[in-house]
Amino acid sequence: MKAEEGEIFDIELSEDLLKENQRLAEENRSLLRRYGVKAIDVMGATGSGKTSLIEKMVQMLKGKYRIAAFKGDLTTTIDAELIGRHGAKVVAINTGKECHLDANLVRKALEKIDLKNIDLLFIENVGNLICPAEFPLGSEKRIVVISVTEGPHPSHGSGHQ
Ligand SMILES: Nc1nc2c(ncn2[C@@H]2O[C@H](COP(=O)(O)OP(=O)(O)O)[C@@H](O)[C@H]2O)c(=O)[nH]1
Ligand SMILES: [Mg+2]
Repeated sequence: MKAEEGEIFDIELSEDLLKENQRLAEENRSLLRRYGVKAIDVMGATGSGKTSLIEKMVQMLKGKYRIAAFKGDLTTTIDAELIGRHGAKVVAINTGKECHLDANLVRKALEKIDLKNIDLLFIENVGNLICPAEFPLGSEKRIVVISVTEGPHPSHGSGHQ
C-alpha cells in the first residue's frame, strides 16, 4: 500500500509503542511495589548534574537504605562506575541508539538485582531533556535535574559579566 503522506503510519506505530511501554511500566510498578522498592527516575540534559545528584544521594542515604541504581547510556558505563564506587549495586543499561530508557529495558535490568534486598532504586535516564518524558518506566517518582547558567541576567544587577 502506498501512502500519500507517510506520517499516518508513523503516528500509528508511535501510539502502539507508547501503549506497550505504558503497559510494561505498570508491570514494573506492580513488581516494585510488591517488593517495597521505591524507584526514582532521574531525567535531564547531559551535564545537568544527574550522576552527581545520585552519587550524593547514595552517599547520604546508604546508611539508612539498601540502594541500587540503573544507569541508562547510549554506550558508555562511566557514570555507572561513578555511582557504583559509593557501594550501590549498579546495572548499566546500554540503549544503543535510543535517546531514552524504556520500560522494557528497565524490566530486564530489574531481573539482575535482588529486589528483596533493595529499598531504593535510582534510575539515571539517558542525558536528554526531551526523549525520556514520554516513556514512563514504572518508577514511583520522576525527577528532572536542570542546570541554570551562572551569573545575573544583564538586565538585572550589575551586568558586569
Ligand atoms: N557547579 C556545579 N557543578 C556541578 C553540580 N552538579 C554537577 N556539577 C558538575 O557538572 C558536570 C556534569 O555533572 P554530571 O553529574 O556528570 O551530569 P549528568 O550528565 O547529568 O550526569 C560535572 O563536571 C559535575 O562535577 C553543581 O551542583 N554545581
Ligand atoms: Mg550522568
